[in-house]
Amino acid sequence: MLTYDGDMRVLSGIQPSGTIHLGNYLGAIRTWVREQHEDAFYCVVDLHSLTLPIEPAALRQNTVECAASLLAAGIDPDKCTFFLQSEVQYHPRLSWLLECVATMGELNRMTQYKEKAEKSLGKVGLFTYPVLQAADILLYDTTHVPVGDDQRQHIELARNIAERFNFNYGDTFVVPEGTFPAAGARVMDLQQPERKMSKSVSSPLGTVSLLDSPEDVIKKVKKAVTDTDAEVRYDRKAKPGVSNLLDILAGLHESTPSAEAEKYSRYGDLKAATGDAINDVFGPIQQRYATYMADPAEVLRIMSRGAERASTIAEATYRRAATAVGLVG
Ligand code: AQP
Repeated sequence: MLTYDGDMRVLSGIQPSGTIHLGNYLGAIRTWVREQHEDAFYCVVDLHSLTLPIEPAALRQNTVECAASLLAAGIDPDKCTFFLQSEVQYHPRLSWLLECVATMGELNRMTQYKEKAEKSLGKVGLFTYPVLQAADILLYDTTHVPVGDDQRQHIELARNIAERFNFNYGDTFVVPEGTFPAAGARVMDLQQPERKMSKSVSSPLGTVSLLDSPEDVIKKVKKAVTDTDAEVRYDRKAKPGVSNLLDILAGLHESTPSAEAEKYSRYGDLKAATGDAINDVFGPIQQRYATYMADPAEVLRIMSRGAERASTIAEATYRRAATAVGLVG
């Protein structure tokens, strides 16, 4: 198996499909900010956002807002490579080579496709985008992919494609692993705690946005669905709403849900503490966000500079793969 000769190469991305929410922050972005080094690659995956209906003007606006949010959250373009996926031409080019290795059977098994198929109006892109995601990852000889729990199946697919390609054409790709945070890996919708918090599903009271006012955060957490037995205990199955709040608190405090549960005996206190903890983290991010949004052109320039560096690495991997399959161009 091909190995990356540095210690660790990290890549992860986020779709500009709406405003970043608490799940994105706890599941992924917080880890990205912590793991910034010259071998870390973070991107706004705008090509993925085309898989569901989106107005061009909304996509443009979301792209700037998403990038500004990541910078405000602490992504430092001087420490890592931060870029816009569509500015690196090798992502779709490698995706095509991988589509000729992936099978209909494995893409048919993708649960996100099944969940979103109706909304996509039958677009082929929704069916094949997990392959584009595999290309995003494999292009950078990635060893680790820090993501939320919902991405397990996609990471497994990227691994399978890499292994099959290596088997068919000789050692070409590093086989990556997913890494998942201990708490906050799957933040659930506050109103429907059996469903994950998501950008592309409208649930105004169930989704805590990175840009919500402190009052809205407090209101949403106060209205979060719990249960009637009035016991603060971590039990994802029996008590999904309460457990979600405990998981959020544990993620924000870098503790464990059970340790958080011991601090509270009343739902009201648990909710008040959760709302305050979110505002403590999101407040400073919102201030920096306003500064970045005052100069959107600079936000795009920052990503373009990152794309130049990303392209150098991506081109080398793409050429390796293209040569391996027999392309001479
Ligand atoms: N609820 C979540 N809890 C923890 N982590 C999450 N992530 C997403 N939702 C949660 C992680 O955030 C990163 C970016 O993922 P994304 O761009 O696919 O975000 P999304 O909110 O899931 O966006 P969409 O457009 O609404 O997609 P769907 O409809 O798929 O939910 C990833 O690392 C993801 O794991």
